[in-house]
Amino acid sequence: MKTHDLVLLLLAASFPLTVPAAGQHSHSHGTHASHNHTTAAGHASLSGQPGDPGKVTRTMEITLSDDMRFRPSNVQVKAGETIRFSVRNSGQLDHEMVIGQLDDLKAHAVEMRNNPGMPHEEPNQVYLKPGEHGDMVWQFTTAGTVDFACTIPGHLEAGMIGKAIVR
Ligand SMILES: [Cu+2]
Repeated sequence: MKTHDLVLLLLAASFPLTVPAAGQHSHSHGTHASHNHTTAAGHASLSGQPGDPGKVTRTMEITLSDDMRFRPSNVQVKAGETIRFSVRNSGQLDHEMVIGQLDDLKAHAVEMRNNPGMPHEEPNQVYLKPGEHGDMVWQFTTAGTVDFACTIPGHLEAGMIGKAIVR
């Protein structure tokens, strides 16, 4: 009962984040740094780049939990926006949020499984112990879909995946 109410509350709280600003239209900025992280599969991943904390346009709160879910698991952003993800681990297990394209995230998950002690500090990820909170600033450069996932062994596989729709 209580958890259900809480979930509804969280859902309701996430709505304002998805409402586009009225009348605003982001036209192409002439300043697209072209970042072509070409993967083994040969496609360029269009996930954007680490953002400048001084240029954050919005903050989004994301909660990671032991039911292997991100809340919210779908967010909407505009191309060019710099988002501060304010990420909280509400569970009893370690979790993380890694931004990228799903293929890359899956590859990362395999690496994690094969190298349990591997160093873990990249600008596209935030790793959180139970109860911890951390920030990640990311600039979404190109329209499309950007995935995020928890690549701790078993978590992505259990559905701990989300996506950002970039318009
Ligand atoms: Cu996790």
